[in-house]
Amino acid sequence: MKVVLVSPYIELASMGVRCLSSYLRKNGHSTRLVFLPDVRSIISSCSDFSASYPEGVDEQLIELCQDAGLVGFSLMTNYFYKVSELSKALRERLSIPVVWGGAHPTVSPEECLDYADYVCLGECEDALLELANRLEIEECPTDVPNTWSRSGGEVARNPLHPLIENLDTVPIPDYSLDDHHVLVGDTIKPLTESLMRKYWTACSYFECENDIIYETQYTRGCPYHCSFCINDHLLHLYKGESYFRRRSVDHLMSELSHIKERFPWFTHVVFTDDCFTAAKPEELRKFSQRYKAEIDKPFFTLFTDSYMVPPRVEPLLDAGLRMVEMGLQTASPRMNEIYRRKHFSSDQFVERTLDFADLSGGRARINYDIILDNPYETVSDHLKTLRLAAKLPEPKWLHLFSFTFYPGIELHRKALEDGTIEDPRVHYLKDNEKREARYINFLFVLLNRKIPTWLFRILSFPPLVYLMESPPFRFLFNRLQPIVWKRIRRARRAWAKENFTRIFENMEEADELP
Ligand code: B12
Repeated sequence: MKVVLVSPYIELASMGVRCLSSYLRKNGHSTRLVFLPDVRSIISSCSDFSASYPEGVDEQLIELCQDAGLVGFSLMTNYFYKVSELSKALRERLSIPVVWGGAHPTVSPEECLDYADYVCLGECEDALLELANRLEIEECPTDVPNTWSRSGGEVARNPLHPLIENLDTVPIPDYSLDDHHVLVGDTIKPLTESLMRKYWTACSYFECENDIIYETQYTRGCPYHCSFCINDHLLHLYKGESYFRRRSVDHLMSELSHIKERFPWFTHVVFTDDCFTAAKPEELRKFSQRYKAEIDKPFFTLFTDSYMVPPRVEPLLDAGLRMVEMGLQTASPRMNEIYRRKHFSSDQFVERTLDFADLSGGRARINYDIILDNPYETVSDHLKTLRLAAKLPEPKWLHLFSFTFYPGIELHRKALEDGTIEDPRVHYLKDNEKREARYINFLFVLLNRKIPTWLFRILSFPPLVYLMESPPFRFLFNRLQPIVWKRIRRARRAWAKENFTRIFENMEEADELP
């Protein structure tokens, strides 16, 4: 059967869809991949999830689905409205079953049934294969594991397939460019190697404009279950099973070697694992030796300070680790209780990052994830985080997120119960990289701008912060800062225009706060 899989994300990485494609192909089905990156978000480097696809895109997608037996959409919560529009148009014109899968259908399946015939929860390789096999021989099965479907007002909620114990059984993600298509502007075109090269990576982790980053994972899952993250929901969904799993080094290397041979021009690798170093040191040593010998490209990954000890990180640094993303989130013990991060200790965090900085000797930078704009957090909590962030060694960069009430996370439930939010869909269109215009957030931005310490000390003097965060000044700041930033940006652009006409073309549409 021909299964069409659609990815709406700004990146062409889309590991979920590519893994499903290779799994279906390995088991006798054919697939067509359609990537619908919204180029406007790439240019403006911030996502406008409310924008509909250009006129005619739905027609082209319908055309690409004519010969399919099943159409699948992958979506995160931010893509709910965009995908529902496409799915609706498709179901009105074609009588081909539509299945939704990915982060959002997993955490909020019921509402997805208004726009899809099937919703597939959790890890879906086996479930999607079974659904395709069953649809090939019968009308509409309602007992396929992991799937929910609605008929005659009744919702069939099926139990989950057991997790894939041995991840080496999952074939490497499908990067065949065979029957792959991509949206360029308002036209869906066959995905050629040159288009792949152009659109592969949206956001450059390494801040080098031409880097082309291959994204993959060594593990699935996370050893933690913070109350603001989907992993908490996934751990509940797979209660009694060990969700955190790791591939063998052989399997990972066979994938990377294959990609290196197929696309020798990619420049970096990103392992989007939630905690890459939650492994035995000898395992990481083995990975590092093979990676250095066979791939030898700078790489970036994520881990936590608890697993950031020399025996684990030293081999990685020697193998090409050049950037690490780590969750600091907050330094407030009260907030870490709410985030269910009781393992967090400010002292250990500073000590571990100082050790890492010594070991790395400037080879690798650490990006610290920090959560701002959480209504449960007070100014005094933020000041604790600010003070800690100021102490952390260079090279560093603070990745500042705006707290987002994604469905399925514990804090979403809590906020609905205590009235902090009324509409469960309040943040469906929120870009978690877009922060409120607040003085405390401005101070974190200044830390990233590396302003002189003496000036930072004055601007972050607690009484001044409390004053600027008090309602009247907070209101003023919230109104004035966007205007001031816009003026600064305009002035910078005018200057750039004089100097770099080429850069100006790209920046024309970007007009947001940093
Ligand atoms: C890698 C990653 C990214 C990458 C690549 C995303 C991509 N898909 O291309 C980048 C950095 C680009 C990214 C960006 C964002 N991300 Co992100 N990301 C992840 C991460 C760490 C891993 C996802 C992944 O690739 N897993 C590996 C693959 C194999 O698994 P999978 O994708 O889950 O797919 C499986 C199932 O979901 C299912 N499935 C998936 N698609 C489909 C489709 C069908 C038809 C079916 C049947 C099944 C199915 O089957 C797959 C195989 O088992 C997750 C964290 C997590 N724990 O999931 C966050 C996560 C998905 N991201 C999240 C968010 C919010 C974002 C952003 C929206 C943040 C922002 N505002 O900017 C942006 C959006 C960027 C954009 N504009 O498109 C949230 C989503 C929460 C939610 N409720 O939607 C997550 C869960 C993080 C979190 N902890 O909360 N992300």
